[in-house]
Amino acid sequence: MKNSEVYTNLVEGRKRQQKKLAVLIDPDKVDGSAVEQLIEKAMSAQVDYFFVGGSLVMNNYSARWIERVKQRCSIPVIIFPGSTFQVNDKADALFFLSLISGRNPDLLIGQHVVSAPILHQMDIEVMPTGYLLIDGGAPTTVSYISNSMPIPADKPQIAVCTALAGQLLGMKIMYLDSGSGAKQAVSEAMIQQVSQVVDLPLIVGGGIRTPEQAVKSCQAGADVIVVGNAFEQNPLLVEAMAKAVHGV
Ligand code: 1GP
Repeated sequence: MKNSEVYTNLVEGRKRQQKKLAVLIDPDKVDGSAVEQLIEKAMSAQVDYFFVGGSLVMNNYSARWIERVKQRCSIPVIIFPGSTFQVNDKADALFFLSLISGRNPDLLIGQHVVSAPILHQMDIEVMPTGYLLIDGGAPTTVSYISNSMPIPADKPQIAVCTALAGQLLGMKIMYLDSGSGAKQAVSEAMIQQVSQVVDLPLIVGGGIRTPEQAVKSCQAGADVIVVGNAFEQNPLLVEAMAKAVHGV
C-alpha cells in the first residue's frame, strides 16, 4: 500500500481552511469525449481531485477513465467504490467506505473482507471513510442499491452521532452524501453540526448544482465539495465552481 499523500493533503486542507473541489466521474454517465472535456476543464480550473465510481456501474470503463486522467494530468484520482469490483490500482487512493448510516452488514464489513486481501497487495492509498447517506428528497440509486435507509434531512443530530461513532471506530474521513442527482443537497445545519464535533476531513456531495450552493456548504464546514451531475450536464460550470470553492 502507498504512503498517505492524498490523505495528508486532505488533512492539511482542513487545517488551513483551504476548500477543495472534486469532479465525480460516474463511468455509466460519461463517454470518452465527455471525460476528455471534464479533464480539460478540471485542469484549467485547477480542480483538486477526481473521484471515479458509483453505486451502480454497468460497464467496465472505470479503469479506462482512471488511466485517461492519469495520462493527461497530475490531479489525484480517488476511487469512490460502489462495490469491490471497482477496486483498481491505477488510481492514487481509494475511499474504503463503510455505510455507517445504514444497517446493511455487507456494506459495513462484508465487502471490506472480500476486498482486503486485494487491497493489501495493491500499490494504492486506502482511506477508511465513514459514509453517511442523507435523505435528498427522493429515492436515489445509492439508497436503492445499498438497501439502506438514509438519515432524515431534518435530523442533524442523528448525523452527528453517526459521524462521532465513525470517528471513534477509527475512520479517517467523513462523507455526507445525499446521493447523485438528489433534489436537495445536504443542509447547512447538518454540515455545520457534524463539522463542529468531528475533527476529520469532511466531504459533502449530492445535488450541488450551483457555485452559491457550494460556497454555503463550504462556509458551513465542508472541506471538499463533490459534483457529478451538474458537470455532466454543463462542463463549463467547472471553472465557476472551482473559483467559488477556492475563494471561500
Ligand atoms: C457524490 O453523489 C455525489 O458524492 C454526486 O452527486 O451527481 O448530484 O453532483 P451529484
